[in-house]
Parts: sequence; C-alpha cells; structure tokens
Amino acid sequence: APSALAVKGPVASLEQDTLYGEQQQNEILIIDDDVELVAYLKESLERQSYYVSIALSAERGLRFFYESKPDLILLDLKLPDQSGMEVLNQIIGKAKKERIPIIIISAEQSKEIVMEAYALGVMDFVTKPMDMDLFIVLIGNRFEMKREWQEAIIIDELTGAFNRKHFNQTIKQLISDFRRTSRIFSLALIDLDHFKKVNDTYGHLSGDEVLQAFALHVQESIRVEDVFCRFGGEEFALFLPNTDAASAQVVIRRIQETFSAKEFKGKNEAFHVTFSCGISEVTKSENEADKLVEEADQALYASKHAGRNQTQL
Ligand code: GH3
Ligand code: MG
Ligand code: MG
Ligand code: MG
Repeated sequence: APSALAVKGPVASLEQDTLYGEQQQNEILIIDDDVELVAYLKESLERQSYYVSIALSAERGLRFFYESKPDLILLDLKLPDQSGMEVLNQIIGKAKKERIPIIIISAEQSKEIVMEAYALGVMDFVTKPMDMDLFIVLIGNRFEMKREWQEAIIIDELTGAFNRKHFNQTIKQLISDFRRTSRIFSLALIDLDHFKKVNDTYGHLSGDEVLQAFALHVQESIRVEDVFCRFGGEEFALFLPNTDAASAQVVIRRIQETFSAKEFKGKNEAFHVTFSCGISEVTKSENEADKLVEEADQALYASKHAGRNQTQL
C-alpha cells in the first residue's frame, strides 16, 4: 500500500502557548514495516498527545529523520529495503548530537544484536510484542530526560537566569514575531556598577552571591512573559514583550530602587550595589537583532557616563 508509506500525525495543539525559543517537543518517528503494529502504536501514542510520523521503509525513515526533525525515534531492526542496523549506523551520530533518543523495537533479541545496538548508543531495546502500558511509561521517561537536558543547556548555572544561547534564540523569535504581528517588545541591557570593586573589596565569593541575589531579585520583580538572561559576566538582559521603551524604563527604575536598597553583608560593614541600564525598543526601522542590542548598549553606556544607577533610552 504505497499511499500508506507516509502518515503524518495531526498537529492538534499547535496553538498552545509556548515559551519563546521553546518549540513543541513531542514528535515521534516510527520506522517499522509492520503495518498492524504501527497503526496500534500510532493510536496509542496519539492518545498520549504525541505527534506520530510513520515510515514503513528505511529509505523513508531516513528522509523523515532529516526532514521532520523528530524528538524520539522508534526503530525496527527488520525493514524491507535495509536492515535497521544499517539505518541506525546512518542516524546515530546526528541523533546523539541532538539528543534524540532512539528506541529499538525488534522481534529479534539475540544477545549480539542487543549488545551491538547498545554499543552504538541506542537508549533502549524493546522486544516485540511489547506491553503498551510499559512502553508508554518508558517513552514518557525518555521525553522527560530530553526536556531536562534542553532546559539545562539554556540556563546559567550560577544565577539560574537564561544564558546567552537562550538570549540569542529569544531575540530572533521576538523579532520574527514582531515582523509577523507588529507585536512590540523592549530590550533592557543591565550592567552592575563598579562590580570589580565588589570583588576586590569583598572577594569573588561575595561577588557571586551578589550576582545570585541580583538575579533572584529581578526574577521576583518581573512578569512571567518577561525573559531574563545573563548576557555574560555581570551583564544581564531583560526582554519585555508587549512593552514600549518608556514603560520598560518605569519597570527597570522600580527594580533599580528596590535592588539598591538591599543590604549585602561585607566583612565589617553592609554595602549596597547598583546597576545601570539601557533600553531599546523594536520598531519597523530598527528590527535587526544587532541594531537592537547596539542601541540598548549605547543607552547603557550613556547611563554609565551620566553617573551610573540610571536607566536611559
Ligand atoms: P562599571 O560600573 O563601569 O560597569 O564597572 P565594573 O567594575 O562593573 O566593570 P568591569 O567590566 O571593569 O568589571 C566587571 C567585573 O565583573 C570584572 C569581573 O571579574 C567581574 N565578574 C564577571 N563575571 C563574574 C562572576 O561570575 N563572578 C564574580 N564574582 N565576578 C565576575
Ligand atoms: Mg519489520
Ligand atoms: Mg561589564
Ligand atoms: Mg559593570
């Protein structure tokens, strides 16, 4: 049945709101020629809200792997055109690099084959016929593992803010949203004032604690849709969706006031830390990421130059 070779699952919940830079991460590619089993798997997995793509041959499986970027792969070892092991050899490198779990589903279970598959780097080897309840729990675990990994690679370890990688994804996403829907946003670049002096006077450990306290303070002061990132060192960036520059300035000035009132414990005396900020707003003429950052950076420089602890546009 050639028309059944490619069956793309429904994309029912695409409208569901996601965080910027985060995509829907639950697409499963099944490469298996057992039509009956595949239909059963597809039905069972779609009931769990996964999107399921099906390839009934190695050739189509390989094509889907490259084209549709699945998040998890179920691979049969016996396929009509190539062996599953051959397919595995072709996709394992990229799958490992992109952390796409591969689960072998096979009627064959010789020790040699299982060992070979594990040695190549497959996550699991499941023998057919599988118990669907157990199989679904296994798949759930693999997706959770993947989700944790994806979260970990965009979080700055010291402060818990998003990292530079997520900053880059977010600015791209927001700019493309703006081009499509004219939904504005502001970018605030933040740099702690005289931070070298904090380190020199109280030590790097205290400096780290200030960075952590600062990040926590900002996180507690912003809305859920705002995206707070550590840009590097003692520099941070805050995206404020649906906010013009003037409103963003009000938000940051409020944070500036509350944060500068915070007391840090030095050796003998308490000390305070301030920060400077520069804000830019996406507009029709200035909708390039580089320009947006550059503009905020210039405003930040102006804030520093004007005596620090300020927020300029
Ligand atoms: P300005 O007000 O002009 O911004 O002065 P500054 O001292 O903050 O600026 P400068 O760029 O000269 O110094 C930044 C300091 O931040 C130097 C660097 O050692 C320190 N720093 C960067 N990352 C970290 C970190 O993760 N932990 C600690 N403790 N210090 C850091
Ligand atoms: Mg087969
Ligand atoms: Mg700096
Ligand atoms: Mg600084």
